Amino acid sequence: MSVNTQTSQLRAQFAAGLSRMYGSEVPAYDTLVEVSTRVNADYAATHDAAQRLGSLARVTAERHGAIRVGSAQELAQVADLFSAFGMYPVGYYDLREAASPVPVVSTAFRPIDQDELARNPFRVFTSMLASADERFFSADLRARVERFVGQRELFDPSLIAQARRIAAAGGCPDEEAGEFVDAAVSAFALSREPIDRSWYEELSAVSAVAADIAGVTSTHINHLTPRVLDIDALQQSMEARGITMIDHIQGPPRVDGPQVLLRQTSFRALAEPRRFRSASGTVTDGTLRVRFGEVEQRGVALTPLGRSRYDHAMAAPDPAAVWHEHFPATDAEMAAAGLAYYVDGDPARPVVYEDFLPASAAGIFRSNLDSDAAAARGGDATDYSQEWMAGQIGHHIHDPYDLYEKVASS
Ligand code: OOG
Ligand code: NI
Repeated sequence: MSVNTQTSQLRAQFAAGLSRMYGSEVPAYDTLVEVSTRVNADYAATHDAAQRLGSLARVTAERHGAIRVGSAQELAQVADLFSAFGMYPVGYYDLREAASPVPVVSTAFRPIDQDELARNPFRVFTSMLASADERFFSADLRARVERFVGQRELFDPSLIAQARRIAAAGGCPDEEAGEFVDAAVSAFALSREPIDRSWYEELSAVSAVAADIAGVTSTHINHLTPRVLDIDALQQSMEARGITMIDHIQGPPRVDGPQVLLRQTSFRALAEPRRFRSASGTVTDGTLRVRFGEVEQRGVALTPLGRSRYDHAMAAPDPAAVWHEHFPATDAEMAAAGLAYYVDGDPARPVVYEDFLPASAAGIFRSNLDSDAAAARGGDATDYSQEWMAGQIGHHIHDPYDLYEKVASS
């Protein structure tokens, strides 16, 4: 079999296809992309070192998506599907442990090599419902959630089989590419299938995220996030257009020195039309507000030492006020102190942070919900861990620090 379309090209087509679909579903997303593109062009035109964290072309094309699934089996299918796009699981995030807990455990699927990231850095934050956690789900509800999820089919088995073949071959013939990408994109469309109202409401009472995941028979893209070079400028432009953003930007504060890790902000999507089925079988039109718009700015990746400094700074009531006690003001000092990754230790070549932040993720999840589960009390009696997840999905879950280390010493 001749391989013509490479996995990196399939990934770029997949990201572009999802972007087109999501823009038609959530028009505010197209506005966000338009404003982001303008912010990036303006920033690049006025800052000499604008492209030190990635070319303007990469940054402007860059997106991350978020999806949510109901079981380890479904997560395993996602892992196989994404492997055809050269996207591999990196990192393990337990959002049940966040200050505002959400009943999911997550990983992010993304390219892991520097040249692959440069070709197209598309990544998808993927969460799995933690239905085994008794702090959120009674034994009875857990059994019903698992039965409901076990009976649905998110992906056509032939699509997953095709993905495995493509991953093994490193690509596919051109004539197969379009149809494969279209089928993968469609699997994440918002469904018009009527939702069982009483089941959805029962789950909503436990957690809005549980209802979004296990109250419906399909999965969908929850958001697609463009990357900007100046998130404060973006926030102001969006507000000027009358779009209300969440109260404050998640992640590190704006600082004078090197911007680290990841800053994110979001706005709530409008109510979207969905159909509901009542106990008597009548189907009516209704709305749900579960999807939203998000945007992010990426900075330099921190070493484990830098990360522990970051966690200390963020524990202060006003992180911006104490930032300088934890971080120096220049890349040269950051590199010399071993706080952040730079290629060959050269402060002109920062390694960009490619992952997520659990506190921000939980904050993003919750800030866009009307209500969610109360904080989980008591200890965690489940088996969930990175090793557990890797075993369930049959794929190695990469340690982000190993990957940064490799890039920095290349
Ligand atoms: C995922 C929330 C996390 C991020 O950017 O931190 C996330 C979700 O809402 O499903 O996307
Ligand atoms: Ni996100």
